[in-house]
Amino acid sequence: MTRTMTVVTGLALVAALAGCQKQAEAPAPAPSSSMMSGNMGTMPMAGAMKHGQATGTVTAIDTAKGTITLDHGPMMGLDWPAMKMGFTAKPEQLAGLKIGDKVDFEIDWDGKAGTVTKVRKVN
Ligand SMILES: [Cu+2]
Repeated sequence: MTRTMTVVTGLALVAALAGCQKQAEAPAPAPSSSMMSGNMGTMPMAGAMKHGQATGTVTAIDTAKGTITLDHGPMMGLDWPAMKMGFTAKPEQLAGLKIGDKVDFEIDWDGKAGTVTKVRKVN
């Protein structure tokens, strides 16, 4: 659908989606030894964690689910462009934040999802 728009717009959209959902750099470590001997079922391969830092504006908070959506600027450490996306966060990190707040934040990115490690309101 976006193909009917300009190429530039299409590329920007693709880049934004790639940053949020799947980074195209799939490590593919070739599980040669013992094809995944069931270590920690839920975690997607430890060691792939990356750290990012950016500033953004809070656009949604769900304290029940422990999520925050941030319209963030370029993400240092992850080479992401500006975009809006959701992250997991602890209730104590969300306490005191509200929609519209500008924040400095840091995340751990496991390749699929981001978890807020630090968030601080700025003025
Ligand atoms: Cu993002």
